[in-house]
Amino acid sequence: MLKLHFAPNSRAGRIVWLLEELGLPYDINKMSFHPKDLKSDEHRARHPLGRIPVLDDGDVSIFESGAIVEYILERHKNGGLKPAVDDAMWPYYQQWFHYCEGMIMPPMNTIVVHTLLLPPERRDDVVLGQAQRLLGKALTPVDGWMEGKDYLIGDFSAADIMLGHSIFMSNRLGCVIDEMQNLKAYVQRITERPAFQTAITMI
Ligand SMILES: N[C@@H](CCC(=O)N[C@@H](CS)C(=O)NCC(=O)O)C(=O)O
Repeated sequence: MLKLHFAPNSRAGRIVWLLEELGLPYDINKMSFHPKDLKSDEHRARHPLGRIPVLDDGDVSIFESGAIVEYILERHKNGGLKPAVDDAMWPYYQQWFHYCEGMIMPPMNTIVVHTLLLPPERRDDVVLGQAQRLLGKALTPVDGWMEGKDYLIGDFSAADIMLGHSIFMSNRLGCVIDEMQNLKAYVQRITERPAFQTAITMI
C-alpha cells in the first residue's frame, strides 16, 4: 500500500489530489506542520531536510512532489494523466509541470515566510514586495496561456495537479489579481473537481 507522509496546507496536498483522481488506495501519516513532527529524527530519516511530501511504496521511499507524481503515474497508472511523448502537447505538459517548482514556488515560499511563518518583528516588507512582484510576473504568462483552455494542455493532466495547486495557493495568498480572469476561472474549475474537494479537506 502506498503511504504518504503529509501535513496540512502543503505540497503534500498535490499527492492526495493525484491519488484521489486516480482512485488508488493509500495510507496517510498525517503530521503537523511543526518542527516537532517534521524535524524529528524519524521524519529526517525519510527526508534529510525534514520536509513533505514523502511517499513510501514497499522498499521505495521518495521525496520531491514532482518526482512523486511521476513515480505514481509510471509505476501505478501506466503513465496515465499525461500525454504520450509524441503528442503535440507533451512539450507543454513538461513545461508547465516544471514551471510550478521552478518559477511559482520560489517567490511563493518567500511570501509565506514573510507573511505567516516568521514572527512579525523578523518579517521584511521589501523582501515581501519583491517576491509579490516576482510571483505576479510568473503568473502572467500562465494567465495568457489559459485563454480558451479548460486545463493546461486542454484535457486535465498531472501538470494541473502541480501548477494548478500552486496557482490555487497563489490565489489563496491574494496574488492572483482580478485582472487574471483566466486564472480565476481555472482556480474555480479545479476546485470543483470532486477529487480536489476530497483532498482539500486535508490540503
Ligand atoms: N520541492 C519540494 C519542496 C518540499 C517542501 O519545501 N515542502 C514544504 C511544505 S510545502 C515543507 O516541508 N516545509 C517544512 C519546512 O520547511 O520545515 C517538493 O516539491 O516536494
